[in-house]
Amino acid sequence: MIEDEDRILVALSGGKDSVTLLHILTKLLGETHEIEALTIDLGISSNNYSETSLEAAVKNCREIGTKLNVVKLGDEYGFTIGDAVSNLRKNGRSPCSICGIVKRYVLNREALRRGFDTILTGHNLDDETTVLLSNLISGDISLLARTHPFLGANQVMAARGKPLSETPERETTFYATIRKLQHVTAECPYASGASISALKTATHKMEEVRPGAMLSLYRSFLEKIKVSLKVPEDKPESRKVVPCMNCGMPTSGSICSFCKIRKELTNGH
Ligand code: Q46
Ligand code: ZN
Repeated sequence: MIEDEDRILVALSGGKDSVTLLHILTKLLGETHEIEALTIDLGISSNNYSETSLEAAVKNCREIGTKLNVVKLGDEYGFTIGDAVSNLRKNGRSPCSICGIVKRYVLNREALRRGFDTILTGHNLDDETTVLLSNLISGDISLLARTHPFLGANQVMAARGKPLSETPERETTFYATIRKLQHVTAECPYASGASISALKTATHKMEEVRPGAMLSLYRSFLEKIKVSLKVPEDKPESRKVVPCMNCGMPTSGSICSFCKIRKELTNGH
């Protein structure tokens, strides 16, 4: 996942997982690798969510001595996730689906712009298993094919890795607690509704009944099931992407999803 010369960009949301990831990475690789963090200020004002997230990110980076890059969505791109939620909910899209597109886009763009080789995110085993179950239930092959702990780079995309994808959430919580790491404890006000949290609860029940089930499910899928899917999207050479006609970033169509969202929210400005 991480090569000798890699410049690493950690996606730092201020939550316990990304904060834990940054601390551990800095301990393990701080002497040998260039590591910086990037926080996207999503402009979520309810519960002061974005503000407290940014505060936690700043405090952790200051303590560890890591450079923090901050992208304010509103200043840089002219809209916030708060704007997106009120405008796009009427189209039946969930805030998280919009937010996910925005975060992936900004992270990749900033990584390429600043010369980073690899983006690391704090997704934990519970996140990965929950999303996997959701995609299995809906039978979405293209999303299932995107289940990965690591995706290699190509000309238009930095590599992406999830070093904590086999680490249960209770362990990142434990680490953050015993190390007294400041992190956001409030849940995002737009967090996916009942269905995804119910699935997460179901994975926890499954783990109670059969300890190790989450890891087993995740690994079995990656090692035995995913390989037989017809869309091997984890192979960079097989990802059919072209530059977006508007921004030049990768897309499978002519205009990328981010530019479509941005155009809708800013009336083309
Ligand atoms: S910030 Fe964005 Fe999350 Fe909030 S809107 Fe959903 S994806 S829940 S990690
Ligand atoms: Zn674009």
